[in-house]
Amino acid sequence: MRSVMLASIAATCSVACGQVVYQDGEFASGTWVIEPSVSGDGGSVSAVTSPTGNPGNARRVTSAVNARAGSTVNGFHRFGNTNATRYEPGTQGAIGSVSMWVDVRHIDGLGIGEGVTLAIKQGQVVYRTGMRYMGNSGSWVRLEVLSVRGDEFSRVDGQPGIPEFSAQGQPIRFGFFTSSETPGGAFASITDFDNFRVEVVPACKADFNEDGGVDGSDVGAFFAAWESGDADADVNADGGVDGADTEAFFALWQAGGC
Ligand SMILES: [Ca+2]
Ligand SMILES: [Ca+2]
Ligand SMILES: [Ca+2]
Repeated sequence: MRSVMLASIAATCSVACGQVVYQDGEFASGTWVIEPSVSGDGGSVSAVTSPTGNPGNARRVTSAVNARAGSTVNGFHRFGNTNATRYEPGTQGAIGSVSMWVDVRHIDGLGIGEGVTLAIKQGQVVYRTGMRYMGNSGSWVRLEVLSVRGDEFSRVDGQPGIPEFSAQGQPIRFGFFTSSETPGGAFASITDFDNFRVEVVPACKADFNEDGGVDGSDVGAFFAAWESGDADADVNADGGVDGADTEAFFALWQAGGC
């Protein structure tokens, strides 16, 4: 019995432990797609593969913003078109957090402040996290967006809702989000992007209350879920909530994580 349980913990860990990485610094034709959204008088966003990277190729993004003050051009730049470039929570495990790194070099044109951040797409909905600003130094700058949890994303269409990071969630694609807004007057913002990298960190049941640490409060949270038969308490992922999940939880908790 004990050996069976340990085997099931190991099986859970092989799915739930270890980061999954998606990255690109070549920008081959067809591997990136733009989903634009505009407001005010709007404008357009386009991109090409450019031999001006850090090093090699870059993705050169041009956001052309129309003149009326407040006009904004947004773009979700989505990476990949194969199953290997999307994350499937149902088979790869619930997500704890997502991080992104991308090198950014502002080439020309500056509005109110050229924004960039991590964005994801689940189903037909695009979500982004808090906006960063790329500056206009003309030099390569590495942008880091670290350890973003599901409830730190919001829909880019302004509707309520967050992505579903549990094992019941639909597949997710990754990319970056750009936003250019004019204080008045038309302009075109041109920026190179290179060395895009996303890391997905699977959720760890030892941090049961998902606050980022493993401590006594996770024991209380686990037992509350376990006593109510909540599917979240199915730590060994065998479809049921029973005594084996208690042992599986404490094995992870005593180890301090996954
Ligand atoms: Ca490159
Ligand atoms: Ca915790
Ligand atoms: Ca179970």
